[in-house]
Amino acid sequence: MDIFQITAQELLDSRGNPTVEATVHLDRYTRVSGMVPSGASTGKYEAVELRDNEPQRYRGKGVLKAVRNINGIIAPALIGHDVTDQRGIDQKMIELDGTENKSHLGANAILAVSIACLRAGAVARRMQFYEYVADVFGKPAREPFTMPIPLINVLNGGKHAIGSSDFQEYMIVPIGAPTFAEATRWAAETFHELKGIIRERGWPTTVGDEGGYAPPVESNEEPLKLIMQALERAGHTPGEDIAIALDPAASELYKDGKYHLTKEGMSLTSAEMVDLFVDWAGRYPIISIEDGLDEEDWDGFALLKDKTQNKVQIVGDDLFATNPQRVRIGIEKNVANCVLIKANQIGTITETLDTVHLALDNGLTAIVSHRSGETEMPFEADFGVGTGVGQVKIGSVSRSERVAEYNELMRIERHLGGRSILAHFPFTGVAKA
Ligand code: 2PG
Ligand code: MG
Repeated sequence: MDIFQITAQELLDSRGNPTVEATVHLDRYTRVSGMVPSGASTGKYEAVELRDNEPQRYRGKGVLKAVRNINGIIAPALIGHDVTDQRGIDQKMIELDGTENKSHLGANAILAVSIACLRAGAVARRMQFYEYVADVFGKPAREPFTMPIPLINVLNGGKHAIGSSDFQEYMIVPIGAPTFAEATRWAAETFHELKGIIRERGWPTTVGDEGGYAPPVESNEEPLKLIMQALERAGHTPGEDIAIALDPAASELYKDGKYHLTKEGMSLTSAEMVDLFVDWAGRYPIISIEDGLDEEDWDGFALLKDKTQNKVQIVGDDLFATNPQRVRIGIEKNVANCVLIKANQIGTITETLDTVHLALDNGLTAIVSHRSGETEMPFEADFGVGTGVGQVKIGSVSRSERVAEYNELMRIERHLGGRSILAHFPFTGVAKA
């Protein structure tokens, strides 16, 4: 089916900042949209999110230029193109843009169209969205489908919740759950126990950008203690039923060669940061650490991977920026065993899927991830099932833009009936539970 028309407009994301929506019209009655998310702790190697920089509109964050680029440049070039030719569509946009980092048309303009085409392709082929993603990914006959294990954010800090921990994300991972729906239930119950514990301390139970609580903890280790207590109250065995994952987003803490932890009033060297994580991994059931070091600190990453003996998933987010060139360097230098996958870091669906292939083909794991500024359209749910990577990072079990992903995954699991299995988490962690 050919693209009949493409239109675009400026809408809002979950933080109340403008974002781009592109709509692909297959005929006069069938229209399918794609919206792009937006990060706060963005890596410097990410593709460029085009903002208007007109201070009088949305404090400079307007996206009317990106919208105009879709309506005036991308749409005329793609009308009449087969909507199921995802690679051809993305290639055309990359050529129209002509830059390395998509700064000409904007990665937000390009990705909005890329996502809308992916969704429209599923409609044109009369397939479930996750099935179509699997098809485009190059593995059509994927039954049984692998449901991803979610990494569920329960405590927010860093740039996502000012006043809470320096580290950005404390997550729980229901590695022992039999199904995705059960994993979600375990997480929600633990999340509510955590609320009770925070309330008992006399702290506010407000949540951060990704829906995790954002209490004014006294140290960066304290959230781990709170989570252990919540797990106990919820009746789950730490490290067996539910483990812990971290995303310190350390690039945000790194300045002048040191990592600055305001809660502890300390500045740590790279080796000292590694020692901190190794110490924690020996005392808590931590199975995954994302961006534990700065995006340029390849040696620090390598040391952390080495010192956690490949028992902990070492995830590159800002480090890799979903960019195949960066992932290749990472493989060569042996610095991580997992790639975080965010479509808007690279800017097209095709390149995102190519990065997933690159990771998996080289024995790395991959996590399909949301951004801190999200849209109400669940995308990572189907993308996670379709690629079959086995892990999704989609925020907390609160705030509708996050819950929409959990709900969509539970719908998919139900729709698949017995034709799905929950992924097995491939790392055990260092600590004994
Ligand atoms: C991250 C993400 C998502 P942001 O660092 O992993 O949790 O945050 O979208 O702000 O980069
Ligand atoms: Mg991250």
